[in-house]
Amino acid sequence: MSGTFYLTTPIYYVNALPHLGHAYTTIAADTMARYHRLAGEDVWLLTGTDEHGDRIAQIAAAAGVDPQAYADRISAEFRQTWDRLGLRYDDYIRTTEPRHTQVVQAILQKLWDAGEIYLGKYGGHYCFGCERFYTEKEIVDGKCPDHLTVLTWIEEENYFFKMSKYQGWLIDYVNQHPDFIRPERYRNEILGFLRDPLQDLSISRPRTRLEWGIPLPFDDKYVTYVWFDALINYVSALGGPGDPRFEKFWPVVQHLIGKDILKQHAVYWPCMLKAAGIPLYQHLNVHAYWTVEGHKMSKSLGNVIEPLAFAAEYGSVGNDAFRYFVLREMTFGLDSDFAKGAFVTRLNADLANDLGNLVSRATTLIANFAVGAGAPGPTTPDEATVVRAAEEARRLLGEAMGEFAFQRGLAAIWEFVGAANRYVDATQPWALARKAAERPRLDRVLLTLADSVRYLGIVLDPFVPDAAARIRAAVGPTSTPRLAEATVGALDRLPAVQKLSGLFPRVGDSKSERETRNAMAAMEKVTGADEPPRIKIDEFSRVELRVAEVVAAEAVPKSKKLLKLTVSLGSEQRTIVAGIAQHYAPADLVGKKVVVVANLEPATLMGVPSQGMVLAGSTDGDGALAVLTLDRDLPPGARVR
Ligand code: ME8
Repeated sequence: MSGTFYLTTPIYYVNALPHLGHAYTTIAADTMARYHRLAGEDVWLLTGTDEHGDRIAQIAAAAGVDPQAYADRISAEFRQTWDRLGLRYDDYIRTTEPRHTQVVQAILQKLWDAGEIYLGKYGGHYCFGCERFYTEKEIVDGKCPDHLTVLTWIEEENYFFKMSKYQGWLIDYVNQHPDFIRPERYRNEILGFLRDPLQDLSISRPRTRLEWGIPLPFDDKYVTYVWFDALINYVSALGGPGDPRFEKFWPVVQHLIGKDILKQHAVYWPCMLKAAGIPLYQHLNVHAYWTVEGHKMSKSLGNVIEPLAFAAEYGSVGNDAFRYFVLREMTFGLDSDFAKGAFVTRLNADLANDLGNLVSRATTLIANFAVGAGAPGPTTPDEATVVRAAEEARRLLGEAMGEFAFQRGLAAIWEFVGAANRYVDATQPWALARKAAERPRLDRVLLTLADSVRYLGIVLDPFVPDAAARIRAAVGPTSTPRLAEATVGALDRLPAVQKLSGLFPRVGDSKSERETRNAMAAMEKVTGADEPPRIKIDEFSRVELRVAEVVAAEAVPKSKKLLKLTVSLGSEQRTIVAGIAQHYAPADLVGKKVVVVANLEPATLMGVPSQGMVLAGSTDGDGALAVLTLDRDLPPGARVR
């Protein structure tokens, strides 16, 4: 696919620091831009900051600094946040830049000359927080419905844009272009709004009241209303009509916004463009709002999620985990809740388990068993299933991304991850490796696994770019990833593969859970690895196995799985925590002679220190488990070899 793609985020007000909401929009935009780049398109992503208006003037005055200095500082904070989150943009516009003010003034002049703007008188209830007048209908007890502060009655002469005359035209346009505003609920909201008469738009503020804005080119006693100024950023950043960059990207422009600024983008902006003789944007993509742990995010509740600090808690995978979560969790267009518990669950289940394990299993198997000499055996229905799953995931991904449905795109990729994991379980390459005659079959399986992981390194690039780059470093492709190469089944030679484990380490909410998991994982590595490498006898003899007699046994509080055993090794007694509580009652074990690993590094499980490990056998299918006991009696402490 080739083509051009131009996407914009809102330009954020410099009256607050970047939070989860701003981060979501910018992450979504970055993901979409990466997807289109992956598809080979010429992409331009614009973000930036909105720096004029009452709000900024007031907050700077309260801080005792000049508004420009204030804007400089906060704008830099936004920029730095995006950079540290690993977000890429092609341009960063600030509305205080001359390149912007010039285009705003040129458009204003054009509209003035064309008679689209007139001087009129206006009186109304004004909210300084919202920077707008409220109609009688909107006011709640004389107060701003948003800020709940008392409104001020202001009467003044102002310039007005003749927006009302575009009402009929806009209704027709929205009706004739079903995906102009999407998802549909927002289109319906706008059509509903347009059922009431559309007013002309006041586009100026007298300088006696507000200095901080772009002067009107035809009357310098006024500055431009901040929304009229801000919306034009999407045009000014490309240099305005006539600039080659504008001519290249404007015809394909799409905006991405939150639902809070729907009216400005779906009503004011198309009317402004129409009046100025500039073609309308292609799509307005509208997402809904995040709440945090079920509450509206607000400074007074103290629940504002600061994206950098949040991601930093999860170390080097923090950026990827954060973006994965917000993209997967929010159904585009609907409100969503940001809950830490849900974040940890997704990180552990989707990223560490499903994806991380697949990559680790596949690369370990390939690194351990690949010899790469003979031709791989023929494909079987098992391979066909994986190939089909890859095709289906790509098809669904393409459809989803066309509608900004990131959650559906990710769900489709994870269907493939599931299919690949099932393929490993079904083909059991570690068992094939034990039989020389199965070598061609094993080679076919390893090839399919390498291909599957390679595929993931490409399709995951827009969503978890750091992890995708690590996957590609381990398996390939080594050149710039291209969506066209995201297929499974065409690879005919096993590439060089590096083992890649711990792509996403599991996390727990508490220290004791984390310690337990690490210790269990370490034990599983020793005992339950499903693709065990061959070892030499001297490696085995490093494991000190001894007979131990269980002296006492009790359940570990708050744990379903763990029992705390006191065992005698003859010369000493030890505490050993064993994950067998679902199979043995404590009383069943007392007096039994079991086999333990005596030289295991001590570990703490659910707060209980454990000095060794009890050997037990188990099956995967029905989960049966049996502790190893002795066939004949031996004294505690006897060595097992
Ligand atoms: O409105 N959930 O800037 P702004 C999801 N300067 N997204 C959220 C959110 C939440 N809880 N809170 C904020 C402005 N956002 C104007 C825009 S454009 C020409 C001018 C996101 O700093 C969402 O994208 O208030 C929303 O539209 C934007 O931040 C508002 O940012």
